[in-house]
Amino acid sequence: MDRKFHLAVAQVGGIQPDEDRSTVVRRLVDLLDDAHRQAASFVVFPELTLTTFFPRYWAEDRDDMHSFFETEMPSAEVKSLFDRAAELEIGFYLGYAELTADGRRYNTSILVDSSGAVVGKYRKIHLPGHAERIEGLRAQHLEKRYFEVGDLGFGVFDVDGVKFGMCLCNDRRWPEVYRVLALQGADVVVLGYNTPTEVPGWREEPHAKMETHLLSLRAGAYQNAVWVAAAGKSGDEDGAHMIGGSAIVAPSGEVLAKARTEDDEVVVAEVDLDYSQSYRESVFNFEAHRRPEHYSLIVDRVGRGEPLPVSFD
Ligand code: CDT
Repeated sequence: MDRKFHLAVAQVGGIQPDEDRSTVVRRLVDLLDDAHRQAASFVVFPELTLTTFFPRYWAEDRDDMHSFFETEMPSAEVKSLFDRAAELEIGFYLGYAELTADGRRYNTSILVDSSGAVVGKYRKIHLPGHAERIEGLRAQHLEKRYFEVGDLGFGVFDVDGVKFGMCLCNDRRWPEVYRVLALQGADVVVLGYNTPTEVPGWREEPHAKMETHLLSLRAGAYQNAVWVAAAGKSGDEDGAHMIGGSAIVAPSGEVLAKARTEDDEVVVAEVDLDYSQSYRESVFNFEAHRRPEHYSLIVDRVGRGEPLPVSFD
């Protein structure tokens, strides 16, 4: 990719529990074609793109959820997406549920380059929700039950000459994620999400849900001089509503493109990697201004605690 290229986020409308992988993949290929018509050379798909957001369902036996997981990538059904993307010479990011050969379960994303090769993998680290059934809910949020904490760290990968960092959904709310990616030279941070309007134990007005989603993307982009592109699965899934708002944010923190609907929709923006440079050489010149000797609490302490002693005259 050149220093300037068109980046697309492919928002995916609700996927119902009875919708099979082939039907979903056909929708993704349509979105890819649409992105190609809009000159995109990279497309971001959502988190757990291939199925309904299954952590809303309770299963006593975790193995009962295996039908929602992929044991290989590309699987037979997903291969047509890989083939079409390679034909169009488009790279992409795709989120899916991964079941490894030794039985481990992860909420995973991959980066695929324009030749169809998988060049990066991420396994979600900030897993929200709960591990046990909560009675009386219309929808559970059982990511802590069905997934292990990712074991690959926050990696940055070269995709067709551009450095991409990945994260997934809830990760976007944590500032450490963007900083760890930016410190590795990420130019673009890509992520997929599923954000239900109703989340157990998380009381927030629907308008605030959209606000905090965009705020997180904008702060991450601005404070780290990176581009951020986020694709959601949105709208109604089996009676549960998820926010839209798939968006592309510039290093200025400005939202350059945002989905208008809660359906399948492609939004595109032109990325100019040189635009990050002015931020990297001024206000967020890390080498000149960061003071990591004063940040050790960030890694030494997980939760809130007592103030540290400060001696002064
Ligand atoms: N999928 C995901 O991480 N969703 C969360 C909302 C649920 S938090 C219990 C998010 O941060 O959007």
